[in-house]
Amino acid sequence: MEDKIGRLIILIMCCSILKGAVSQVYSVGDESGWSSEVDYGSWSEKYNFTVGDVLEFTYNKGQHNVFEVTESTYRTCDASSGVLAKYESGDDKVELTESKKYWFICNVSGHCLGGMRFGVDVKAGNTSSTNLDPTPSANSGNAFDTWSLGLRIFAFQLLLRLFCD
Ligand SMILES: [Cu+2]
Repeated sequence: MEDKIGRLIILIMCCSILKGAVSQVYSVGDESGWSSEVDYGSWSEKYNFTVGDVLEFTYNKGQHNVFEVTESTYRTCDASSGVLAKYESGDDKVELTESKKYWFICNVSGHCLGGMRFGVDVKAGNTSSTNLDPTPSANSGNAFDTWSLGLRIFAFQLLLRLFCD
């Protein structure tokens, strides 16, 4: 009996590890999408974002766009400089690959100042001692992917061992 409870506890632990390793897709503005009618400052505060999560911006192509910018460009809404990436497909999926602050604006005239802007503070994975190097590099996202894949394989092996011995 105790053995069964022990196995159940390990099973639950494995499931939570697997769940923690799966990235989330967040629809920016929820059902309202990326539009002029939403307060994105409060939208972005509703969630905790972690590395590997995806922001999906949905809007009518041509009516809006999505610029990832620096903090100072986010504050001034002047995208003549400080633009890190541009998206304009109408269904833009932006993967948050680094543990840092991301800033987004709409660069259609007046929209940023009108409220189409927000920042998100992206945290490293929630499963402790990840040794994520905080220096921004193109590889840090891949390093995390490899790490979380390893963790998932480990959890699967643990599950297999539970049911095969
Ligand atoms: Cu806009």
